[in-house]
Amino acid sequence: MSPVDLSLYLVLDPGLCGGPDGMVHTALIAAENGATAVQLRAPDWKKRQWFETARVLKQALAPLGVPLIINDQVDVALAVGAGVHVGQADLPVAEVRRLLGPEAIVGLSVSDAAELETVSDDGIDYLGIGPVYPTGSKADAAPATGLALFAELVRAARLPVVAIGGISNSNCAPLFAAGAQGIAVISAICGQTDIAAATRSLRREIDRART
Ligand code: TZP
Repeated sequence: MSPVDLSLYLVLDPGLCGGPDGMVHTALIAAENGATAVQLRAPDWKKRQWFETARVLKQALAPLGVPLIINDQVDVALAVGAGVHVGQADLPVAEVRRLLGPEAIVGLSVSDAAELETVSDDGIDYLGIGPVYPTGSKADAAPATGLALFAELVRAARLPVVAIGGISNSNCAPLFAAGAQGIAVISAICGQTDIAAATRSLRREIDRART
C-alpha cells in the first residue's frame, strides 16, 4: 500500500462533466490546480468506454503525479495501472488487494456505523465515509450522516478517512477538524464554469483548515 495525498479527491461524473472528453479536461485542470487524486466513476458505462477513458486519464495525470482510482472496475484498473475504490456491494477489498497487488491504492465506501464495524484493516488504504451532507450527485446515496456522526465514525475508524457528499468550500473545514484526511467532491468541481478557480478555492480552504 502506498501513502497517498487524498486531501482533495476529485470524483468524475460523466453527466456533469459532459462525457469522457469533459471528464479528462476536468481532471487535468483540477490536477493542475490542487486536486491530489482522481476517481473515474461512471456507473452506466460499458467496459470499453471505461477502459478508453481510464487510459487517457492515466496518461494525462501521471506526469502530474496525481493517482487515478477506478470505481469498482478491477479489470479496468489492472489494464491501465490504476487504484480501485469499491462499495459495500462490490468485490470484497481483500480480493481487490489480492488482484491488484501491494502497491495499488484501494479504497472502500462506508456510510454508517454498522458498515464500519465490518471493516478489517488489511488491504485498505482509506475509507470514503459519507454522504456527510445531502448530495444530488448520487441517486441511491445513503442518508447523510451529518457532522456529529461523521466525527464519531472517523474516531472509530482505524484507517485514513476521506469525507464525501455535499462538500463545498464553505462546509469542508469542520470535516478536517473532525479528523478527515481529505474530502472527495463531484459537483464542487465537475460542471463548474471555472474548474481551475473552483479547485483552487477548495484547495485554499483545505490548506487553511489543516494548519
Ligand atoms: N458517494 C457518496 S456521496 C457521493 C458519492 C459518489 C456523491 C458526492 O457528490 P457531491 O456532488 O460532491 O455531493
